[in-house]
Order: sequence, then C-alpha cells, then structure tokens
Amino acid sequence: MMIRNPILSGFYPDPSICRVGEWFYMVNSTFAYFPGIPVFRSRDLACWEQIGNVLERNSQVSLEGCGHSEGIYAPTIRYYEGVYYVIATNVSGGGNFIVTARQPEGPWSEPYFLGEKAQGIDPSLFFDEDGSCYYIGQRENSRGSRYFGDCEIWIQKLDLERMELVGESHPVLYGFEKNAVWPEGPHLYKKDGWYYILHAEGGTERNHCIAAARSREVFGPYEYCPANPILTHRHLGKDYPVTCVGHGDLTEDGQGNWYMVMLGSRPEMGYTLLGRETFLAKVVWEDGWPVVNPGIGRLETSVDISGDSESSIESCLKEAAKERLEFCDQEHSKTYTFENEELPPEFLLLRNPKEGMILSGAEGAFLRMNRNPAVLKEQAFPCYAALRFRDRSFEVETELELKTDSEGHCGGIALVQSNDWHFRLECYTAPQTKVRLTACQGGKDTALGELLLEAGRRFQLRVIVDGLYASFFCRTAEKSFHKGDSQDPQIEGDWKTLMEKVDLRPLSTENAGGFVGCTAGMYASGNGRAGDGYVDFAWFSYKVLKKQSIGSGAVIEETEKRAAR
Ligand code: 6LW
Repeated sequence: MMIRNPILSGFYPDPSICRVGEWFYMVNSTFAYFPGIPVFRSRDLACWEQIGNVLERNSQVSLEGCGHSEGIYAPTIRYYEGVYYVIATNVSGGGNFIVTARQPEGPWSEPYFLGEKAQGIDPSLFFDEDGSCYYIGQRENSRGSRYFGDCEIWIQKLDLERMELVGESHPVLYGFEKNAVWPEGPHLYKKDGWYYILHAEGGTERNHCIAAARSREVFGPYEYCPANPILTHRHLGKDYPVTCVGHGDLTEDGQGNWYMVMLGSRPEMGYTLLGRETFLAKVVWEDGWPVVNPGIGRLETSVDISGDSESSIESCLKEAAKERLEFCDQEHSKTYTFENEELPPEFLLLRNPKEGMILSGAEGAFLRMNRNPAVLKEQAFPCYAALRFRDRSFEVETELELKTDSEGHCGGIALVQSNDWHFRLECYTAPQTKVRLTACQGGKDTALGELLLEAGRRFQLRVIVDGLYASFFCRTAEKSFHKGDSQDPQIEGDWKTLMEKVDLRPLSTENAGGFVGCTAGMYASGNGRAGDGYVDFAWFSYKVLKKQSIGSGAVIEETEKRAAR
C-alpha cells in the first residue's frame, strides 16, 4: 500500500495521532474556527475519514472576539483504559484543558481546565505502565526568558480523578540547539525501558524541525539524540516543495512498524494558501533512537507501508511514478445540500455560533443565514460556513436566494485567510440587483468589480481557484427556488464574468501571517444592519479541477523522471 502525502491536505496543522486496536485516530488545531478539533480515523494511515469534532458545543469552547489564529492550539489525542482524552489550549479562553469521551466520535465532555499550574501551550498526556498519568507541555523558560522564544519543556504528574496537576513541575528540556527557539509540541512515550520526548523546535516556519530525547526516569535527566534534528526540511532551501516540517507525533501499528505524523507546508512560488497540512513518514529505531524515513531523511510524496524493509528512495520513486490509482485518493469533490439540521463535520464557522443565525435544514432544504449585521472584517460571529482549501486547483459554486429588500443586505461566497485578508463575491437586491467583488486587504475594502443585473433575487456564483489565482462568475434567475413559488427548475444562461486571474497571494500565510489556511464558503451579512431578511443557500459544491498537486508535485515529476531512466 502506498500512501500519498499529505495524508490530510489543507489547513490541518499540529497533528496528533493514537492507535486503539485496528483504528488510528488523529486530531488537528482549529484556532478561531467552530466546531473545534476535527477527529479523523483510519485503518491504513492512508485513507482518513472525519468522524466528528471534539468541541461542538458553545459550552465547551469560548472563541468570542478571537483573531483567526487565536483560540484552539495544538491538541493531543490519547486513549487509556476505555477513555479517549484530548488535551489542548484555548489561548482565548481558559488555557489548557482536557475533554474526555467513551467514543472518539463523541460526545466529548465539558472541558476540565487545569488552571494556573498549567502554564504555556501544546499540552500532551502520557500514561505509564503503573497507571500514572503525566502532563508534558511547553512554557516560557522558568529560569527567566533570555530572548523571544526561549522556552522549556516540562512534565508534571496529573491526577486524572481530580483532573489536577499534582506534585512538582519538572522543567526537563530547553531545546537541543544553542540559543534554541520555540521548543514546543512535546509528546512523551515509553519504549524498551526508555522515556522518550519528541518535540518541535525552530518555530513553525521554515526552520521548523523535530528533536528527540530520552531518559531512564520520567522526570529526567534527558539526553538529546546525537542525530538531532531527527527531521527537518530547513536545509532544503526555500524552493523545496515541502517546507516548515515539524510538530510530530509517533504511533506504532501493532506489528512493530512505527510512523510519525507531522505538519508541513506546500508553498507555490513561495506563497502558501493551503496552510500547514498533515504528512506522514516511516520511523525505524536504531541504537535506541528513532530514525525518520531511513536512507532518505525527509518527507516524500509517497510512503510504502507494505511492511517491506525500509523503503529506499528508489522504491518510493518507482512506486510514486506508478498510476496514482494505487493511492487512496482523498477525493474532495462534493456537492452539499442542506436537508439536515446538522452541517457536515467538515464545515467551519467562525467563532461561537449565535442562536438562529445559521440554520441548516430550513424549510427542509436550505442553509439559511439570518439577520446578522456582522461582517467578515470584524472579529465577531459572521454568517460564514466554509470548507478548507484542500487542493491547488478547485472550483466552488453555490445557488442562493435573497429574501430581503433591506439595502445593504447581501449573500455570496468568500475566500478567507483572516478577517483582514479575504475576498467577497456578494449579491445584492437593494437598492438594485447587482453582484460585487471586493478584496479586503489589511482590513481595507477595495471594490474589484461590479455587475448590475436585471431584477432578480436568485443567483448562482462560481469561483475557480487555480494555484495563486482565482476567477469569479455569476448568473441570475428571475423566479424563486422555494417550493410553492413558480419554481424555475434551474438557472440557465451564460455565466457572467466579474473578474479573472485575481491574485490570491494576499491571502497567503507569507503575506497575512498566522497559523491558519484559507477557507472558501457561503457568506451573508446585513453589513451593519440586522434588518428583517435572510439568505437561503440551496447547495454548495467543491470540485477538484485537476489532480496536479502543488509543492510535492515537483517531487512527483522528479520521481517520474528518475523512474523513467
Ligand atoms: C502550536 C505550536 C506550533 O501551538 O504552532 O507548529 C502553534 N507548531 O506547537 C500553533 O499551531
């Protein structure tokens, strides 16, 4: 079985993985998005199915007013004696917390906040053979911070009954490099009588890396692996197709084969729109230390998990060049309709949802966005329901109807990096019917184009994203799509072009900063006025336009070239 990287494309950063029986489970950070912390499962590490979200109730998570890259950081998922544990940090409300569940798909408990004793971010849990539970995390250097990013990894015992840190807190590591920055994302394991710590270092940009350390005692002293960093892409140059590799977690498949998941980015021409994605690599143990992708030492487009001896670059290159049907292709094309009251788990809202403002299953068929004055620029709860950018080239389309004559009320599609950096394709019916394309850059709106249309309230919108560019189209229909009205079966007519080849680089991480990736979704707003109307969306589709993938695409071409020799 060949696995293709990334195993989760799009904004799925800070992966954490655990195995329970024949199933692997994985979680990721979600920052200001709601619901928080997606839960995936897989039996083969190749095909991943989202089975739910951990934080799906307002009572579990406060995201009020938080910036796109605040909120929920770096979760860890673990399992012990019939209970699933997720521990994470809400940097916008309460700090480090644990939630539990009997089933990974949930429901998950209300959060147990660990309070003042649990300073810092990136918490993880370790269950020792004697049943002891330990918290390991990152915090500012308790000997006094000498510079920005001067942090320590620390361990403390956790009383699971009381959900409280007990005993002494033990700083154990400060980074393996001289003047190390951002030792973070630690995880604690035990193997062959050694306690192992895996942690990220160098910051989550191009100098990101993963280090290992070990000790015979849980509270140390720990020795760093002489081969650190055991994984990085920092030395491969800025044009290498996968960068920022770091923040890893280890798992074993029950047959003694070890794997690591970690984050990586795939910039195109130096610009990253998909955010930090989840990759996978093989791990073997040599002299009591983990070795990642032996003989290769970096991430690859494909990972051979057929259980053969270590996959050499040649075997991977040959395999990867084969017809890609062998890969469990993460097909992302799908058209969503809204008969159910629950949105599918892959949909993202921004911050805590307000009662009644986004209703799925309205009149049994629509996603209704109601009377919400909030706009995307504010750090509020806008009517925005979106999917992650998952591919280099894709198209999103929707059909909507404005049931409002309030001036300034609109509905449409948005492409979002953050409240300060996004594009909006908005339909209006008052004071006249029009479609407007707006770029919000650095929080400032610029109208890019506008089309005045014959009177009508029903629209279809299409946005084609192709690498670093997007094109925007629309068409309208006179009659309603609501049952009972004289329903047009479907909108025909030619698409009208708002604008083509709009530069999306302003939405890149390199320009906008932050920890999130781009999303594309349905949007409605009263633009500051609540008004009396609403906007109904009949469907929303995401369609992959080509199998080409950015970043690792270069490695595939290289693969094909070499294999052809
Ligand atoms: C996360 C830290 C990191 O808490 O970025 O990549 C931060 N690593 O460990 C936010 O994702």
